Amino acid sequence: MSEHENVDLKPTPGERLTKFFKRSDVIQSTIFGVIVTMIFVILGGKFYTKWMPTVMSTDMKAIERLMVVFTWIAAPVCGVVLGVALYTFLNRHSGDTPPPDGPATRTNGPVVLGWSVVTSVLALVAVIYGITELNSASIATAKNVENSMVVNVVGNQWVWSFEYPELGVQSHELMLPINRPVAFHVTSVDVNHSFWPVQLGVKVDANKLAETLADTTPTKLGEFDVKCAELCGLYHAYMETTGEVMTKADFDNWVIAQGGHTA
Ligand SMILES: [Cu+2]
Repeated sequence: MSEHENVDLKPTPGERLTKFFKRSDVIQSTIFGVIVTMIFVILGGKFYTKWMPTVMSTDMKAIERLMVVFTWIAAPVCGVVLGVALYTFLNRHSGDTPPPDGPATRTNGPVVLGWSVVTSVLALVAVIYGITELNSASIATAKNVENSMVVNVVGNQWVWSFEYPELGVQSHELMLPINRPVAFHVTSVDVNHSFWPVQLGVKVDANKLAETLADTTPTKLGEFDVKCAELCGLYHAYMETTGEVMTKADFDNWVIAQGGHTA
């Protein structure tokens, strides 16, 4: 076999990949990308949760976990995009004469394959995780039906009303005892609203002539916000009130003060 026969051999995908990752622009972009990814992983795990509303229920805890995991999944994608953007920005051309065009790139098999596989895996993880979370929320709802306290929530331009059928109480503030599952039966007397007790991690439509169900278990004492999350007219932004998670004793006292009877 003479030597020059080997000259025309195409590089293998492995050789092309090695060559690709030896290019100085690729190395710099990768370093930027890894730094950006690490920043978002740390932000997601340590700081985002601090900037989110206080966790006051089982559902809010699950939402917080979901936000952290999804931030981690998104971090490497963000790393690739911002890594390339940073490299490009730092190596931008200055001066009057634009540089000549580089050779046309048709395709790059290893990059296309790698990118497709990685994004598919990330998307699959997100879908499976999301479905598992939804399913566990439904299982929890089914389990809570037996011993939960029912609260009928009514949206009305532009106030929320809360009725506790078992206790004979009606209120414009949402008082709840700690550690007891609560089932919200949500409806509206006029337009579509959306019942949103923020720190409880619940957000559900309030529609006329229909009842939507949501449930959670409050796990932390203190006040929380109740808002409307559906544009429902002129004073939509003011359709808010407060709620409070109380000890059982405080809740019973409140019920009696409202003229109700404790269960
Ligand atoms: Cu509303």
